[in-house]
Amino acid sequence: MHLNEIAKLIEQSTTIGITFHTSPDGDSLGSALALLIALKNKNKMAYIISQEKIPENFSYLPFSSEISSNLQEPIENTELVIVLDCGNRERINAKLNNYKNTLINIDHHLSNDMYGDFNYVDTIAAAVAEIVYELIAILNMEITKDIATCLYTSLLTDTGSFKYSNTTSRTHNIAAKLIDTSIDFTSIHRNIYENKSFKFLKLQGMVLENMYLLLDNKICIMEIHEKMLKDINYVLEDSSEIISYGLKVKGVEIAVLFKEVPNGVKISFRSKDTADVRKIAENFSGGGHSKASGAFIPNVTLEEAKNTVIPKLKDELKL
Ligand SMILES: [Mn+2]
Repeated sequence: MHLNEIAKLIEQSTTIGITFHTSPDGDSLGSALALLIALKNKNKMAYIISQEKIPENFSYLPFSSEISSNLQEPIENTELVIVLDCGNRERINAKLNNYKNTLINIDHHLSNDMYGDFNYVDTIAAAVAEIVYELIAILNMEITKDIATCLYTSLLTDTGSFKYSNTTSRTHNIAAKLIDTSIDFTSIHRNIYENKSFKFLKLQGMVLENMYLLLDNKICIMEIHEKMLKDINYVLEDSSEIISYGLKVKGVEIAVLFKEVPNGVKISFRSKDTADVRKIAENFSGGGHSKASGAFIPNVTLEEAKNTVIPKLKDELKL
């Protein structure tokens, strides 16, 4: 499927729903709002479908109030639902059981199930924002300052401020174009990276205090127990920053974060160089990228989850 054909479908439709993966991150939110604004500017009846509200720290994004969880399924007469940044049907942040019209899947994850009626998966794109940028260009719509603020947020968050290996010259070229609209990139950066709650830093302290190394010091294990969160009366929305500390350790190749949740254990994986953590996550019906992935094991304790996961890590590192 070429992006031109998706643009054509958009041109031919009036009522268009936009959604993304559950626990939406900066790329999902930024890409969705950028596309929303562009379609509104094109006089489309465009709206966001989401079962979750936008996380507080992304409330600076233009039109952020449209990610409200008010609309959890497509409204009547919706002709297109566009799913952004989501590798499989189960993770879609919308109830689609009663939806019969066209579903478009636009993504950059290597493990994408091609669940749409039309699929556009560009695994070279560092963020879905790169694809949305191109799509907006094909639709002949201007990249306004609002759109640029959203897309820049996506690029920044999915590349770890342009430092992960997924960053390409295209990423930088698009970022340059976005900066040309005179966005306030310093304040975007501050909103994302220097806007942590005191409790979040306290939690980080607890996790760092208890982390340990395994398998020749190549693996860093981190744990978040329900009790830790309860003790400081805190709800953790995004643990990606915490796990990144595991990779800062000299010699560590894989960082793994186990998080206790009421019905099981969530596991996040990060890899520094060659290890493919997507393969590891896939053992547990998870997915993601080769350097960042996640999985969920239902109905186990944290100890049991570790006992199942650690042997797979050993295999991946060929130890
Ligand atoms: Mn993404």
